[in-house]
Amino acid sequence: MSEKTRTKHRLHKPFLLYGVLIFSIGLVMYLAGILLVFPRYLLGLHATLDPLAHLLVWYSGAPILAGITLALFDLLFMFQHKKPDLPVRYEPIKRRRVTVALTAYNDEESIAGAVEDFLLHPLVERVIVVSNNSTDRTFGFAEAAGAITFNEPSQGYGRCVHRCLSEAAKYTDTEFVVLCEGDSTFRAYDIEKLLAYAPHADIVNGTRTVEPLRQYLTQLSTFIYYGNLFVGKLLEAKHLGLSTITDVGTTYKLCRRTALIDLLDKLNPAVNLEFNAHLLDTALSEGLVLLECPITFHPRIGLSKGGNVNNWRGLQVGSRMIVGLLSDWKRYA
Ligand SMILES: Nc1nc2c(ncn2[C@@H]2O[C@H](COP(=O)(O)OP(=O)(O)O)[C@@H](O)[C@H]2O)c(=O)[nH]1
Ligand SMILES: [Mg+2]
Repeated sequence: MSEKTRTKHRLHKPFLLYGVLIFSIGLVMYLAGILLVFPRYLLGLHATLDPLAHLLVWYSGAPILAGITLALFDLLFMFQHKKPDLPVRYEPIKRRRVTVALTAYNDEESIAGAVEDFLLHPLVERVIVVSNNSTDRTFGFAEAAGAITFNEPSQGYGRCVHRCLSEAAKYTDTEFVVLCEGDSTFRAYDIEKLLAYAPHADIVNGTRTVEPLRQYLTQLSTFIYYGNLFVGKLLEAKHLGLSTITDVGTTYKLCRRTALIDLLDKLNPAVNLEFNAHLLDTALSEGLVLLECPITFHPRIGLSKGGNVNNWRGLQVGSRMIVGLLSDWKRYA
C-alpha cells in the first residue's frame, strides 16, 4: 500500500466501530430496563424501580438509533473511500522455509513435544523458544529438544511475543517467521495452511473458529469463542474493508520477515495479554495486508496462565482489547 493510501486510511474515522459499541450500550440499557421487571414484581419494588425501568427502556432508543445511523453511514457512504481498489496481491514465495518462534512460560510439560513437532516439519528451518523467566525446567527442556533458546527477563505475554518476533526476524535466510506457543494447543502441520495464503498477505493469522478444526474441550469456552469473535469483528469494523477477522486472540501466525521488521518498531511490548489485538490493529493501521486462515486447535498440556484461564479473565482481557482499539493503545505509551 502506498504512503498516500496509508495516510488516508489513518484519517478515516471508525464510524462502524463506534456505531456497534453505541448500539451495544443501548441494547444493554434496554435489557437492564426489561430485567428490572423481576425485582419490581417479585420484590414489590415498584415505587423505587418503576421510574428507572421506564427511563432505561425509553432512553435506550437514543443510542440504539445513533448506533445504527453511524454503522449505516460507514457501510453505505464511507466504505467506497476506505477500501483501496487494488488488485488482489500475489507475491510468489521464493523459498518455502520458515523460522518458528515459540512462546513459553512455565510450560515444562509441553515444551519439548512442541519443539519436536515443529523441528520434524519439513518446512521448518529452525525453532526458537523464548522462555519468559520460567521458574520450572522449560528452558532446559526446550534446549535439549533442539530449540535455540532465549530467556526474556521482563514478564508478560507481550514482552515474550515481541522478543520471539525480534529474534526470529534476525535470520535472513527465511522469508517468513511463524509465531506459535509451546503449550501444545497448536500443531506444526498447520504451517502448510498458513503458507498457502502467504503470497496474498504480510501476516497470515490462524483462526480457531472453524468448527471441525477445533476439539470440543479446549481453552475456547463458548463465552471466549464468541467474545473473541465479537472483539475480532470490532477490529474488522475499525479497519473497514481491509480484513476479515474472526479470532483476535490467537498466537499462531505467519509473518513476512520484511513487513515484520517495520512493524516491530511500532509495537509496544508492555501491552500484555491483549498483545495480539494490538499487533493486528497496528499492522492494519500501518497498511499491512492481514489475512485469516483456519487452523486446528487442541487441548492445552499444563496449566493456563493467559487470557483463557476462565471466562472472567477472558472478559477482562476482551474489555482491555476494546479500550486499546478505541484509544489506539495510547494508555500503554
Ligand atoms: N500468561 C502469560 N503467558 C506468557 C507469559 N510469558 C509467556 N507466555 C506464554 O504465552 C502464551 C499465553 O497464551 P494463552 O494461550 O493466552 O495462555 P496459556 O493458556 O497460558 O497458553 C503461553 O504459551 C505462555 O507460555 C506471561 O508472562 N504470562
Ligand atoms: Mg496457549
